[in-house]
Amino acid sequence: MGSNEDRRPRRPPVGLLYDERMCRHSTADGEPHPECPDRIRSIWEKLKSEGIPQRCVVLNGKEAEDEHIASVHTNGHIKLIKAISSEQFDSRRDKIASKLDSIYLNKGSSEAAYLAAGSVVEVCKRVAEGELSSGFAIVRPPGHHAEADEAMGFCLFNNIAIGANFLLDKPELGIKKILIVDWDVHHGNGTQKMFYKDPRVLFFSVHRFDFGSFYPAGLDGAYCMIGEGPGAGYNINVPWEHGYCGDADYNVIWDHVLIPIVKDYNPDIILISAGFDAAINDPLGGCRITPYGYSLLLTKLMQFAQGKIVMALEGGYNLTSLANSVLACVKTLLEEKTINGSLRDHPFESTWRVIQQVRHELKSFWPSLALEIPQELLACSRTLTQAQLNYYAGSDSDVENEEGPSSEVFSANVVEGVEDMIQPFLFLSVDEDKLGETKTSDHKSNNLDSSERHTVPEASDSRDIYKNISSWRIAYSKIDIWYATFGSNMWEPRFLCYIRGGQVEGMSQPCHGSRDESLPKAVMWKTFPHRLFFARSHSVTWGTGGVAFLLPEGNNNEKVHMCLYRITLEQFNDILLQENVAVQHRDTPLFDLSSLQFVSENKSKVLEELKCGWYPNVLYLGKDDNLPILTMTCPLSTVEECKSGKLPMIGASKEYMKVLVKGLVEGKQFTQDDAIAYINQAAAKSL
Ligand code: X5A
Ligand code: ZN
Repeated sequence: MGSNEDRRPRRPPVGLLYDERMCRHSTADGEPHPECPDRIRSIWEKLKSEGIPQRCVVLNGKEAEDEHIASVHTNGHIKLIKAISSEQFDSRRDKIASKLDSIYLNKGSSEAAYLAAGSVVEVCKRVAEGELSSGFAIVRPPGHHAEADEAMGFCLFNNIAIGANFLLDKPELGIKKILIVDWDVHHGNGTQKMFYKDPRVLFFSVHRFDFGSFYPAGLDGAYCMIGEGPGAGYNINVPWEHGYCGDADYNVIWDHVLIPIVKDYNPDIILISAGFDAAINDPLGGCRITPYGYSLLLTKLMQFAQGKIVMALEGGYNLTSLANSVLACVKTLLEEKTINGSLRDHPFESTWRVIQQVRHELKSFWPSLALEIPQELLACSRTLTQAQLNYYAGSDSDVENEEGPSSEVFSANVVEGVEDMIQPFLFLSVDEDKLGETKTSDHKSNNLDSSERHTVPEASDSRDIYKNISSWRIAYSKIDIWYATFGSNMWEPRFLCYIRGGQVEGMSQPCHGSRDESLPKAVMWKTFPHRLFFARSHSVTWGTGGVAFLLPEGNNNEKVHMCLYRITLEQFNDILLQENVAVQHRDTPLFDLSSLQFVSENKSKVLEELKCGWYPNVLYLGKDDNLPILTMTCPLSTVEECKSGKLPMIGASKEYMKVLVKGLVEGKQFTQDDAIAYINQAAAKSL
């Protein structure tokens, strides 16, 4: 036996970096906070109790050099983080922290931030040089939310990005292609931004997204964020629709998204943004990866880059599951095969949907993703239980109650079309009794009282978010515009869902409504020289069938009938949001005064933040009563995709058609038959 071992080529040791000094970053008054010093202490205690450090090379922390940090952060940001610990800042620390998003600061913050970044650099260097086969940097504060000029989400410096740039800047290390796998439950927004245009770093993040409402919220974590310029195809987001994802879900993401790409990409080294807040029982994540799950994911990655793996701690807030998860990972790096467990569940139905969306988005860059996934595999899925659904009806973040696997429903569902629009998860909590209700056709906006409205059950809770009205809302509530509609919003009761919340017949989900529920000050019809067309094959609101768009450029041979509502710029912003993404609330306007100025000079503007939505393009159609007339449609790129056949063009669904016709007829634009002909003509004509 001894001789066998002797003949095996010696594998370099596994590195473990731990430094007590990183515990000095803490809340000033000892107030409890999930990102606490005990996180790394409990990891270290656990590893010691299992005799792990003796089997590894143990490294002390090392402070980062400004030069290395500067490859990622602005000088202003570096200065700020450096200055935080100085005495002159004693009185200002709390004030600075309060201006940042989810950040606390104390005397020890600077040193810890420098140690966290420098320690990741140190482990990266030793693994790249081959002195270590792999390594784990047990660092804090975490890093992946930190942007070039901004600390946020418990992160001061972006440790992993600094490590990656360090490797790329040292040609003698021979690292030309880096894979960063970010399995923290939150989207790695900072890391994504750092390498968005850079093909030398393939950034992969799997995270809770909840249709844009999970921290850090917004659309940066959407699957359509694939990178830009030379970096296109090298940014991969896998956005969960909800919590409760576990080993089976992560495993199929590895098998059907990450691993096929890694095979093609063939990285020289793999850096893992190793947050453990998707671990079972984590108080922030609401997911359920077990230690076995982590070891499985890691084992699959160890087959690449000659096993050169650097793990850097990010989140993870349940001290027990954090320590157990890290232990499983380090044992896996040590090639110990004693972590037992099995994949008991099927993946969620939504997991297969996300896989299809991501593969569709990236298949032109990674050809292996173009293969169809066998139906039999897709059929192996489960849905959320009623209890899990109810949880979402009552809250929009952390999952607290675990449902036992016995209560989960298994089903053989066929996945929905890959064109599925991003949607609020809340629709699943809609009151069943009200789904079939019909609105009378003799509606008048002023008799649409609250008893007639179909509201979201939690509407009163969700309105609390407006308790402190942002100043832009106050200002924009005094500015009127005309919102010109050409689709289902031509029917006033449907349009009013965007103002007052709720849904009308044919809609499969309710709208949130606007903060300002006041009715339009005027309604009028006008025609414009624009082309109406129908595209896409399925929408969340209307089911199978295309929906209406306007060609962004005008056309004098065409005539589109539009219903104009005089509303406020605030309401227009709330409508833009509901048309494009599920987040209910933002502190800044999507379409601000400078955008308004811009469209009045340049006719249109695609709102960058909404580019994953279907209607991100705001068109300026002129003025009436000296007020700007605005509408929203698809960007030119969607038109191109329709022309090339990449996007389907299908006529309106039955329910959608009914609403369009009701709008046109009640608006006295057409008789019923002429309205149908008008829509059918628009749907039949090719672009
Ligand atoms: C690193 C990390 C989470 C921030 C949550 C803020 N950050 N609500 O897990
Ligand atoms: Zn996290």
